[in-house]
Amino acid sequence: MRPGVPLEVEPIVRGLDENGYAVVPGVLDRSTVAAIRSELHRLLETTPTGRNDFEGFATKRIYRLFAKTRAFDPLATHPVLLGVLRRTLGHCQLSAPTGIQIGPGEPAQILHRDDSIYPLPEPHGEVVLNTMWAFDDFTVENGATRLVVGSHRWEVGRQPTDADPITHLEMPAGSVAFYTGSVWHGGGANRTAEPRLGVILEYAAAWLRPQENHVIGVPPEVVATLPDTLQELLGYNIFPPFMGYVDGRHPRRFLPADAR
Ligand SMILES: O=C(O)CCC(=O)C(=O)O
Repeated sequence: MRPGVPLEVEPIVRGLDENGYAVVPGVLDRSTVAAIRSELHRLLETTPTGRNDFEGFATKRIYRLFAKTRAFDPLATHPVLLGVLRRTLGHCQLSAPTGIQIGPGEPAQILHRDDSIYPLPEPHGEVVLNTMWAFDDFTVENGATRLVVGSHRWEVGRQPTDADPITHLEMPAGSVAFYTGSVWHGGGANRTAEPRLGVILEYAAAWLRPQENHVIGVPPEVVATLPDTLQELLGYNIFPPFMGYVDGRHPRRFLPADAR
């Protein structure tokens, strides 16, 4: 495992800038990991496996996460994470918060860049930042996320080849890996008999469309009970000067007033 960095904004931003990623081991204590893990396992009981190679036919993905559990509210709004987001993306929102359980026998996911879904002229600044939270130990054998170090700095159009060295984001349960939307990465192959459980909390610049539509996915009466910062991350925000208004007003004004 690569040496960890403390959970402080500066070293994470530096790792993202220099390598395209930063792993912070042991951010969550054992009891928090156990509690979140059992909550995820409850949700996984009714979660189907993937429908294509990208989702993974032996992989389960928990979408609409913030409608299903409150376990990630403090993680999504962790002050250090918010500090890193401020430095890398500025005004931003949750894009694709997803539980990912890679099942035994799943082959490696194709390498991809998370920001490539946006048809923006390249090169462009960072518009996506991802965090992968480990709820099992991530190992080479069980499908730790694979990543091409430094590929966030590649020239426009360059694709990874077999000659490019792959780093596996090995980390103990309770760790978090940050990676830029521009770095080539993908889920690893799971060659063990046990699944590998992680959760991505992926963020995108607030002026882009998020991958998942939380305004429809998370009921307004639930959003109304959440802290302001999380409401903003779930789409109830204004990108200055006025992108995102409803009837000329802040979208939060349209949440049910009596829900809190
Ligand atoms: O599960 C992983 O390790 C990464 C998954 C991923 O990159 C994705 O599904 O976009």
